Amino acid sequence: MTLEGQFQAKIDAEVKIEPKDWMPDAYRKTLIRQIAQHAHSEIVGMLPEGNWITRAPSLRRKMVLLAKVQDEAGHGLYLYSAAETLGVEREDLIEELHEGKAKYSSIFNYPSLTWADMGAIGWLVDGAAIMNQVPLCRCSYGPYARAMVRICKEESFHQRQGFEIMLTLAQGSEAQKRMAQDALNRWWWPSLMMFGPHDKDSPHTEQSMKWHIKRLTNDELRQRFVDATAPQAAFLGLTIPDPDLKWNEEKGQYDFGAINWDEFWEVVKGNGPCNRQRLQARVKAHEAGAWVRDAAMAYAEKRSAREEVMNKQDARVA
Ligand code: BYC
Repeated sequence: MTLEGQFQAKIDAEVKIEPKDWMPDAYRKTLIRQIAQHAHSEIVGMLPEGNWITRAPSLRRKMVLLAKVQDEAGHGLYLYSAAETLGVEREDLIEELHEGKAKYSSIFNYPSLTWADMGAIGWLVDGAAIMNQVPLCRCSYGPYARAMVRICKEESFHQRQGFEIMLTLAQGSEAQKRMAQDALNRWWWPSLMMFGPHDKDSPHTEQSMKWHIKRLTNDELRQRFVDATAPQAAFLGLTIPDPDLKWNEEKGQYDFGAINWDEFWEVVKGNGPCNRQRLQARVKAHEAGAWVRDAAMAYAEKRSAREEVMNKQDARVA
């Protein structure tokens, strides 16, 4: 059997692929692309919510939001580390992001205008993220799959904190209800776009499904998200901004309206409402954090030099 044949047989038998195993170049490239985009999304995704930490309406809300945003930074770390097991350097990936060459999730190009957006992001954006990421826990590449287990646990806390904010606002004053509805109006369609283009327009889905990187297609996941979220909106007493959304008894799922793909591709091309602002904020944070990285590296080098001396002493004593 060819190396490719043996590789596919392993995938079909659900044996995880580990960093030192042989893998086709295209498999490695696909994973680097997806994991890096995912890592970038996590750290760029800190910005819309980070924008509200100082304006949270209570100490409790501030602590929860702070913890959530810190979680996203942690997710970025696990994911950059998973990407590095494939033979790339984190610095290079980050440079590609800063130069506008690497993609990150379209959703983070939209502004967070009111406190209700913290609810809508947690409920819808983290909700969509969980739908997409739970199947990634079964991804064929071991380090990515293992990173996803912890990420998904944290995302589920994020989704609940967002829903709880929406519930509080939806049960509040008329002005608070309007704020919650306005946030749903603005975040609904971009959340559906997070799942990526329709399967027929998705160049990577077919191969990624064969390699068990993706377990469900973009359209399958989007449908599951709509089916799970529509009853939650009804529970909140809010209206999803889609006149075509209705339960289809025959199919046992919701029908929903057409997505504006022109808007999606414009955002993906870097022309989203906040694209420039997001990248500027990332570059600024990276530059401001240079001394921390330098200090950490200097400490690591000093420690390993000391360990080397101690190992030599031990060897002499022995
Ligand atoms: N935005 O063939 P397709 C989070 C690109 S963060 C931008 O379907 P694939 C959170 C796609 O990259 C969670 N680009 O691709 C953080 C491809 O372009 P290239 C983010 C998109 O890879 C903070 C082209 O379109 N989640 O949860 O098979 C706060 C064709 O697409 C998008 C992940 O990253 C998009 N939405 O499927 C709160 C999950 N969609 O590379 C929350 C991991 C597509 O050929 N990623 N494109 O130039 C995935 O599951 C898959 O990569 C996707 C796309 C489903 C996103």
